[in-house]
Amino acid sequence: MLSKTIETALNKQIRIEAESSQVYLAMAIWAEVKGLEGISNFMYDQSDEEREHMLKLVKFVNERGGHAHVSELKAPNVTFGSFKEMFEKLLAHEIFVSESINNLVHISLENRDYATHNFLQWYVSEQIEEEATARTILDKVNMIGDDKGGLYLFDRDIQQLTVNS
Ligand code: OFO
Repeated sequence: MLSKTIETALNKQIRIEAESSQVYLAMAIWAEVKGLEGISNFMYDQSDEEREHMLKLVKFVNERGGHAHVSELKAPNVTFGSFKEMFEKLLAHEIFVSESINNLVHISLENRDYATHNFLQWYVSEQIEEEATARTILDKVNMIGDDKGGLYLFDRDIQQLTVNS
């Protein structure tokens, strides 16, 4: 059975994962409108993944006798100055989520909730991967700079990244 403290903390993470899905959906839409299909598809997939992360938490909370909450979400940014800015925001967002997961791990230990601690290890690994992917993308985007041809090729390459992941 979940303690109130853990239930509240997990519900906060449910909201963060739902917001992440919205943040990435807005990025996917913006990229689509800008005509960059590869980047857009990649971001649609990221958005779907975040929804999966949210659902995994929902199931866990309910299975352990808690009540998962669906809460009001903060509206995401819907336009960006450039793709570089968009990917910088993506990395910053992943770092924020990692901090939130780390905080949850800390709370679970403090409350001696080892089942939740164990469950959260999946998120710890996932965040390592997602931060690494965001950094790789940003490195590439920084290399491209303002070069339109480079962006065109990157849009094609990022599709490969989606296929392989
Ligand atoms: Fe939910 O995995 Fe990143 O943010």
